[in-house]
Amino acid sequence: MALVGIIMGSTSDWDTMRHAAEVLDTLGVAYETKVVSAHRTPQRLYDYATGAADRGLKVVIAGAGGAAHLPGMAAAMTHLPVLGVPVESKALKGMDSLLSIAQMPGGIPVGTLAIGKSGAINAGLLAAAILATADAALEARLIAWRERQTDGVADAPN
Ligand code: RP5
Repeated sequence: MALVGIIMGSTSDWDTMRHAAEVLDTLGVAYETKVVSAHRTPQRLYDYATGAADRGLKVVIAGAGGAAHLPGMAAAMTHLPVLGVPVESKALKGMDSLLSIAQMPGGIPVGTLAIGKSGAINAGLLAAAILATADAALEARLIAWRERQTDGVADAPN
């Protein structure tokens, strides 16, 4: 059963959001993916967000670009933690996405990550870290992943 829901505003966001999925694959975390647009499919967003907790999801990762209302609107309709990934937009390089996601009003939090690939990777890691607080085996896998990363950093640039 999926514990993490990865949603995105468009199929065009997948090239970014797949990095969150890859991290969850590596860490052995079950997830689902779905295209849910705040603007083009508002009923789909309503159904997804209001039903997320009852379906067993524990964390939602939401990526969107431009006028990126998806993470905030999802957070408005579920008490689950929502991690927002600003997808890099063509016109404004993702600054619009970042500000749209980060500037939530007090009371409805979205944990906002970096623009683009780094943000998607970190959303996956953060979702795993949240789940690991109640899953010792996942905690061990996450610690091992971090150790492998550390071990993989070269001492010198050449
Ligand atoms: C947003 O508009 C999506 O999240 C995407 O980042 C952006 C462009 O969408 P497409 O026109 O490529 O479908 O809603």
